[in-house]
Amino acid sequence: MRLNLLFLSIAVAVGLAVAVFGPPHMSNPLLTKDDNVLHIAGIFPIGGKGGWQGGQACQPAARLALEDVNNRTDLLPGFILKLHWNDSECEPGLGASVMYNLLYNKPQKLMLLAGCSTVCTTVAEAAKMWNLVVLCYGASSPALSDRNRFPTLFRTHPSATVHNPTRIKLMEKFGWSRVAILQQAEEVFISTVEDLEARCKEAGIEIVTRQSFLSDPTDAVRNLRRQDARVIVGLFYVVAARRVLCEVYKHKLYGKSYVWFFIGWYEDDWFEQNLEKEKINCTREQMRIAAEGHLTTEALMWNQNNQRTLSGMTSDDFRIRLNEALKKENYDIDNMRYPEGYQEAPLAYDAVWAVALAFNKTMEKLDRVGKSLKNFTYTDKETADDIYSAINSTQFLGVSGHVAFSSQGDRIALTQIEQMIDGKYVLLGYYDTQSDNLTWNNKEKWIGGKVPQDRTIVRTVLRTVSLGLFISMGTVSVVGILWAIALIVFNILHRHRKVIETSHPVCNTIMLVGVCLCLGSVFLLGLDGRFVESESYPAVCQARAWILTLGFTLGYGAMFSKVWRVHRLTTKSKQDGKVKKVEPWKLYWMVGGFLIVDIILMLCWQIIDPLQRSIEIFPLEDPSSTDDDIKIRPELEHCESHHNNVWLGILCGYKGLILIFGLFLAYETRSIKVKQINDSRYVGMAIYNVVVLCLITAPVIMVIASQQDASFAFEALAIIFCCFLSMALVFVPKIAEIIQHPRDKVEAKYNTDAGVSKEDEDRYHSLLAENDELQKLISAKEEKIRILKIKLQERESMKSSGTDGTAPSAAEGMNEPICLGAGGVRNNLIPARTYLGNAAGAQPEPAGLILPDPFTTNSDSAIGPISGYTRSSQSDFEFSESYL
Ligand code: ABU
Repeated sequence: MRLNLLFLSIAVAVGLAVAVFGPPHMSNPLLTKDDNVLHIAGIFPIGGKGGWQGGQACQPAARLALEDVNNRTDLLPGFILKLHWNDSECEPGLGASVMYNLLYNKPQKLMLLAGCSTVCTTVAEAAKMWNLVVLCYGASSPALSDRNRFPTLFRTHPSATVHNPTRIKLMEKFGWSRVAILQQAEEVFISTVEDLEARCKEAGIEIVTRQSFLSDPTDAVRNLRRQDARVIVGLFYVVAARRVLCEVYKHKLYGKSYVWFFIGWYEDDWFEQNLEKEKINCTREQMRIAAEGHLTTEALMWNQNNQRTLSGMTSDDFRIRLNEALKKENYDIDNMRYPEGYQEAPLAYDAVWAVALAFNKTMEKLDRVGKSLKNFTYTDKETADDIYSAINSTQFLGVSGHVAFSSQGDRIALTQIEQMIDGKYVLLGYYDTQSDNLTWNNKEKWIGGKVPQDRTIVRTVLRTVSLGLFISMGTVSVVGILWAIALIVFNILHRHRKVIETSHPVCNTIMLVGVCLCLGSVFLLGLDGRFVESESYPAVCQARAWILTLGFTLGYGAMFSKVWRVHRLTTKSKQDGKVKKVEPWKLYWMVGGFLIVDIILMLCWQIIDPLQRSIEIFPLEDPSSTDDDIKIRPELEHCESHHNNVWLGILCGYKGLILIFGLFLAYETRSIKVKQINDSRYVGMAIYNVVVLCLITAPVIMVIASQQDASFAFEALAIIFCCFLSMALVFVPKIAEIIQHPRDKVEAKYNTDAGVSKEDEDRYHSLLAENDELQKLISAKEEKIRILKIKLQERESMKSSGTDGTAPSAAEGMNEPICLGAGGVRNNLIPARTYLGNAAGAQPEPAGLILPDPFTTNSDSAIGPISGYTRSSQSDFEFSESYL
């Protein structure tokens, strides 16, 4: 009966213990007497879907540590440690709930173990309310180093900031000064990035972009590509890391041009795991390709020296024991399939040892004052402070290395650097932040055979006018200049010949000088960075502007002044009814006036706001024939002032007015020929040509200014065309005349405008024939008159012989109205009404008309074949139908 009661009471106690402490697997089987048990609470992330599920390996490691601690007689003598734990799934909400359950359910807990930064943050912030020390075996968040926020927190896991000096060291080693950051939006990574940014700034490394994402990294990765990120630090949990890697593959942010820094605590085959389960849209092979070459940095979590540690084990011994424990939990360790948290397992193991050592120290202290840890309550601040001090001063050699805590409660650790080479992590070296010592194995391997660049190397290429085009335009211009010089010589040599003299040879020479300047400006337009240093370019800009402006003014101004004078002559003469003489100085003064305005404008422009070299930058282009990771940035030189549009507006407005006015004058005087300026109509044609070309060219050049070849060709051709055509129109008739009629006598009848058409020639011949017939008629009539006269005289003589016998005087006969002219002139004069009809608006002169010889007559006396009417042999104007 008593035995039954004993069993019953044991059963009830066990039942109660199960109810209070959790499922049977959580309780220590060594536990016998609750009085001798020191209870600690544990929160392990195991079954969650995101974050860090490191409890999978850390919980078995903690269990091993409890076994080892409890087996030690020199540690916590008379007491055993018992761990009460539950799964937080790395969810802060669930973690808080687990914590409340563990704390509010008996027995009293003395300390809290936690893993996963998000959960640690939540519980460590709350634990101070229960005067509980929290020891995090798996939390890397730098935010946890804030003693004000987490006054009772310690951790065996190093802060994620320990990676940052290592990353900076590597960036400096490989010469990367431009990096990007991709982070998951969790406090652990946000605070790591803040620290990284500060360190980058200190080291002079530019952070080109910082992209973050909650769960889908697609846009963030795309943005990295847009920003031309090449060296990218990625901070995220492993589930997110797989998504990122798949996006990296899709957006082609891998290979010889990219370097990724990933966190080193993922499992070795993290990029191939759970792809189907997590619905990752990439194959294993694609993930492998994208992962190749990435670097990892991680704090050392396994003792490297294989020394015997406090537990009596080396880290290899620990590995064997842990592997055995994990195999019992059905993990496929033999095939290197490790559970999450395998890397951090030594930290969990050492965390339990640190707790034991701290409790041991506290117990000794409490013993001295007659207190016991057993009596700790959540309101016992004094004991809590003792526990805090004990753990703060705890130091030992654990399986994770030397365990010690900084004033912030952080673990001090070395970092290791690895690279994925051919799908396997290869250890590249270690970095000791404290001593700034990098141990490097020289095992790094880059996909392209060389260290990737941290940016696209942009090569600036100056767009220049193609050499062939420049040479061909230059050649034509040289020919034009030589031709203009030859014409100047011709013009001077024959200046006394009527044909040249009446065309105002000085004006012609001015025009030809203008042509030479304009053609010379073609060279300046083609002078660019190929020939001229950038420092000398502004001088070229100014020379271009001056020479083209002055050349235009001389060339066009000379022609303009001619049509202007013609127009003035016609209008003045109509008003005065007098014959006007053209004063040559008036022509020169007009050109001079234009020149003065030009010089004033140009001086103002070049003094106030001089033309400078400006650069137009085009979008980046791929190089045509190179494997190098470069881009081409085309640039084009322009000549511009600060207020370029204002100056161009003023100059073009002024020139435009002269052009339009010249066009108007040329049109107005199109049918007028004056003997004082014998080539005015050809000049008018040249003006048409110049105006039309200028009005077309100016806007087109503005539109195509970014295409150096097209705009140069267009501009050069317009200048060349204007110059050649003007020279041809003004000089070819003169040359032809001088060649055909070497002597001035013949030339006296020259009219440079007297172009003879077939129609005119026919008309001339028909007039000649008609004239012949009329002459015959006249002859017949005269004959008849003569006969009649004779008859009359005979009759008179008969009469006089019969009556008074007086003979008529010769003068009487000459005064007959039928007589059209006197003597030899008669044959050349016929009444206008008789054979020409009456030209519109032209009143026939009583003196009669001159039948012209269209090939020899001059403007003084000619009715050209296209002329309808000439007032007299001294006429100043001729009104033609049109030469248009
Ligand atoms: N090494 C695991 C860290 C996990 C965490 O900080 O949440």
